[in-house]
Amino acid sequence: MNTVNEQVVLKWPESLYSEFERKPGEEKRATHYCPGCSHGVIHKLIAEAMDDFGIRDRTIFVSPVGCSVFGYYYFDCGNFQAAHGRAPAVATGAKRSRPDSIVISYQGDGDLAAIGTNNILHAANRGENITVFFVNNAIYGMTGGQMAPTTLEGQKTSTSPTGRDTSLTGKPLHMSELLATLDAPVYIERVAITDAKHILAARKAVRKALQTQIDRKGFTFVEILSTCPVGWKMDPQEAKGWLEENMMKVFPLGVFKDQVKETEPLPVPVTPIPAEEVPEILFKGMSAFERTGEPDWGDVPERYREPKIKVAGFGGQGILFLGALLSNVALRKNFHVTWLPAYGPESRGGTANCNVVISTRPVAAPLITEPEVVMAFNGPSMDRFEPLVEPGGVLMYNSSLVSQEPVRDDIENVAVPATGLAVELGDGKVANLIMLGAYLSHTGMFTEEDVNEALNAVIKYKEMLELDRKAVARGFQYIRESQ
Ligand SMILES: Cc1ncc(C[n+]2csc(CCOP(=O)(O)OP(=O)(O)O)c2C)c(N)n1
Repeated sequence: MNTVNEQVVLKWPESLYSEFERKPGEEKRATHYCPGCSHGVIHKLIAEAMDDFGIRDRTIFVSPVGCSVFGYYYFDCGNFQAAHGRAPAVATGAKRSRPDSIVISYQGDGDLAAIGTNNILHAANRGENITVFFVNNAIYGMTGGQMAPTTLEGQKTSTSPTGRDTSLTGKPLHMSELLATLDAPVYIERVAITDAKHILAARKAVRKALQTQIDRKGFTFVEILSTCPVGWKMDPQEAKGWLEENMMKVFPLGVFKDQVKETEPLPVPVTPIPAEEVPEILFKGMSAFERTGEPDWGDVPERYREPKIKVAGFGGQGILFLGALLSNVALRKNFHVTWLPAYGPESRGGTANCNVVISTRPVAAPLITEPEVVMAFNGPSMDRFEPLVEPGGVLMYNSSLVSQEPVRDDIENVAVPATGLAVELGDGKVANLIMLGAYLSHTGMFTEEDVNEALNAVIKYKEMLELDRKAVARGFQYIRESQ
């Protein structure tokens, strides 16, 4: 309570940026939110609490997908933006890797109660020491007011123009009540942004949730009934009335769980692992790949070093195995390697491709969008990936199955009749190893012996080894003879 002498200072919270400039040079905005939208008020309540609790420097705000996707334009703290519905998982990762941080997952009802239902359920059930602010405006706001799981019975939305038919779509989902059935959460309350009285109650709930996290007592969840005048096709005043008269009946306000007092603080968090120790930990137990020295490209021409390789074909051509084997060869030479397979919908006959990055430095991004090397095993792979090869890169293609000629003249095009050569050896399936041999021979990256060593380690059926070795050797030979 303020005494008569106490001064109340109304000021802009420091935890919010003073100007919201989305792009340099762009017109500065009040906010990007529509008039009468509750998000702005909720942002202010959270930012004021961050100021008052002195936690701005250690707060990580996880924005969702939805109208509040731009949380990072507003909150002057650590920020993540998560994929639709995945904010609780991102918040979990942030909290676990930085246990001293205060982590906020801020989500709409489409995000939290539709696509991310499983995420929120499990984060709550694990009792993650994070705070979730659930902004329930009974529709998908950002995308044009579609029906959400929280849409009221009979409520008209852009996808339920005659009103939500609960016999087809189920009844409104009560997330606070649902989560309150779990053991782990310590505090769950539903509040609303309407008049001053309700906003004050919301302010209290926001603070209680954050204080509980600061005190390391576990999972806290505040559902905030919010207005979306534009999505609801009402003016702000009408929207406020509609929330009070309709939403509050279906979603009663109140505390659904409060075990804050009786909960003991979680153990003091352990110090996070220093980043430089992470590779050590990752490589622990992988004795076959112990780094015994620095990787070295030796005489490999500059243009073939540090390759980002995409191998593509149809399922059953051994595309993923080729990538995995090449990765194994490179690991044995102490290189940093990532191998990222992409499976088609079918295990046989569908498309398959994989990404391999080989580097002298730890690899940050295993996904390759602009490959420097493409190995295309069939026509569709050639169509899809030839245009993506970086200028100056290498396109190796299986000329037995690819009928078209390459169209690019700013890359090296290397035709290898891999399937034909494999059939000559007695089994068309080893076309992948012929292509691998050809690639290594063309670039000088690794030797036939290097591949044989890896084959010895990874091939389970020793009777296959001889044919595999022959195929690799045939690939090396093919290039030697044709260049
Ligand atoms: C995986 C995925 N599915 C769908 C979308 C499209 N999408 C963007 S915002 C949004 C609606 C968000 O609504 P809500 O979570 O209720 O938040 P609000 O905009 O109302 O604050 C949807 C469906 C997307 N970005 N990603």
